[in-house]
Amino acid sequence: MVTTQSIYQRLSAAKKEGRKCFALLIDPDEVTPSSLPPLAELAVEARVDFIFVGGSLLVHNSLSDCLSRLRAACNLPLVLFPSSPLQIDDQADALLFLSLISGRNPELLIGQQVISAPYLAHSTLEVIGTGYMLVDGGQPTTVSYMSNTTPLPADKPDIAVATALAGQMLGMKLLYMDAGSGAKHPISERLIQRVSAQTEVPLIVGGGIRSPERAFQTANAGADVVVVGNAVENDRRLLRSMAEAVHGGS
Ligand code: 1GP
Repeated sequence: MVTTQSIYQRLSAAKKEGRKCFALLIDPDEVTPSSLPPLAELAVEARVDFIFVGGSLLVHNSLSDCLSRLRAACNLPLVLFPSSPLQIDDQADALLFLSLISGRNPELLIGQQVISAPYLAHSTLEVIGTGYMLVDGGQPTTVSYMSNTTPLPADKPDIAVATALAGQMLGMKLLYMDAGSGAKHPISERLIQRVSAQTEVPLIVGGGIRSPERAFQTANAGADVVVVGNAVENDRRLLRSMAEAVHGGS
């Protein structure tokens, strides 16, 4: 990375200045190795702020190769978005140290974190404690199945706000509200507005965002970072317009 600021400092500064950020999510299982250098170039051209890398279930053991190809092709910050301790890799810059606070599965609230912590203590990764909130996106997603948790109801902002506040009070540095990759319905503006209005830490929102309009609305409603994965996997031409829509919402 060129900057000396940590990823968390960059996120906090952007929030303070009202600058919205766009994160491209790359699932290593969903890309071919040869597609990564051009995708990284496209991400630089589109002024993507962060590349998140991870997946709810990785079956091809290609995380390391994916990171090294991205690292060789661009200087964008690479942030691990892991679903298990198997997705720790020092080639990235940072790791979202997720606790699934919307669920009641102790393994994902604290168990996996205990397993990971000694490894992370010796790694070069910037570890960023993140309260991860899965929100109902209209149908079961890989993450809801794999995590064995019930997502937050999409139409109960009071529960989402209470959960987000609890995460913040527990000292989590970021909140990530996710409808799950490929969600039928992205998280509503109303829910984003309520949570962002009542919390102070940077808010990441993703899941089922398929158009520049929706990306804009998500940022405009209060998301500090908008994450898009599937839509760009399906049509790379969307990357630039999605990122522009988010940045234009600043
Ligand atoms: C999923 O928030 C991310 O965890 C992105 O979702 O792939 O639907 O864009 P999509």
